[in-house]
Amino acid sequence: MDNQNNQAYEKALNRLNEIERLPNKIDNKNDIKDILENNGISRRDFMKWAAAMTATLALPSSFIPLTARAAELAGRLPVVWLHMAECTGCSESLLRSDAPSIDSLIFDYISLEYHETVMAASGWQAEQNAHNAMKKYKGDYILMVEGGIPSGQSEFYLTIGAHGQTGAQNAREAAEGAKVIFAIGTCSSFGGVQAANPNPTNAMPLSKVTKKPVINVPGCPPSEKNIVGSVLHFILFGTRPSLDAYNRPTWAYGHRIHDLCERRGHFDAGEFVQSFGDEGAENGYCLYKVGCKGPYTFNNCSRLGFNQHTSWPIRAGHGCIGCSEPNFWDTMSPFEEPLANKLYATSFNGIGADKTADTVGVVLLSATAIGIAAHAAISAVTKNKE
Ligand code: FSX
Ligand code: SF4
Ligand code: F3S
Repeated sequence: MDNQNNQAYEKALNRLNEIERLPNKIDNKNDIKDILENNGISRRDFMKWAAAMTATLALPSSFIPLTARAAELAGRLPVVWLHMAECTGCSESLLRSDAPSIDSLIFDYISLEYHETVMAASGWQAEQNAHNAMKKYKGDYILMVEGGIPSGQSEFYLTIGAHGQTGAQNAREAAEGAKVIFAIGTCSSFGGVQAANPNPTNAMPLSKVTKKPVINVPGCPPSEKNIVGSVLHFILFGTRPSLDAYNRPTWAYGHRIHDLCERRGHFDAGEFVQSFGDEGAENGYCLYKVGCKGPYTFNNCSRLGFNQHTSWPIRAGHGCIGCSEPNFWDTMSPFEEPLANKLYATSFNGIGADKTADTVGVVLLSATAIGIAAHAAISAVTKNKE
């Protein structure tokens, strides 16, 4: 391990020891070992999962035992999860698998003090639970918020519960006592579909509703790995991860979909699906010309997939729609057309509006060809040096 990793390792180890030493304030009767065992998951499987999660978090393999321990300690941290204006797809992304994944089991194990979709309580009792949890764990709880938030004059479009509180009020109140705040999903991170033009409810991202710092975990929905990874990263380090310009953790959103896409070879070779269902589609060609926004989208779907690695949008045959980018409903649509068509139609004031991805494809391909040539040259130089 280099010096930097050594320091991070020591820091994480001390923090985990500290969490373990502190009296457990949580009344969590679940035991992760039992949960895993009851679901037929062996210790070996769990350690394999910890290894994969460690790599996902861009940590060296020496952290694997720490990641496993962080998962075991996840039940000691209270989580308050609020729903704003959204489709609940973000929760579903974690909870709806026919065979529960280790990620969803960890999520079960986390002490969800309040989560409208999964808690047993309803009505007054549910509201009371939320208030009790925020009071009891003030300054300690992890806040996760799903959904865009109608704001200003339009706050009342999202009115929740018996006291006529607006979503914005609830979010602000919950943010006050939170230790760390995650905006889960594109709606909460950037406004999402609610904020799409003409944004009738004046929906805002969480970061515009609270003054406290917010870590964005976008995607419509985000993958289960990015949600659980965010919690584990916080347990391991207790600090904000390195973030990009849109406050997204770089361990998850540091690469473009296009960089690691399984169809990338076809893009480089100029082999494109021209229309859905054609021979190119059967051969798994690149989806750029039928609208893929993978070249403009930062997320780790092409590396990790969804539903326990079984599939992801591009493997399923549709281009990436850019769902983890700000304002993607407006900026990336129409979803089945290449963005280049829209750029030509709008950027040059109509000049070149007749240009399509066919022309643009040539430009892209020339750029790619130059890239490949440069790469070959660099490789040759490196080889000669060896
Ligand atoms: Fe939004 Fe999440 Fe898309 Fe849906 O709630 S990010 S509409 S998948 O569910 O907030
Ligand atoms: Fe993959 Fe889309 Fe890039 Fe083609 S354009 S290689 S389908 S990400
Ligand atoms: Fe979204 Fe594109 Fe991934 S549409 S789920 S960022 S492949």
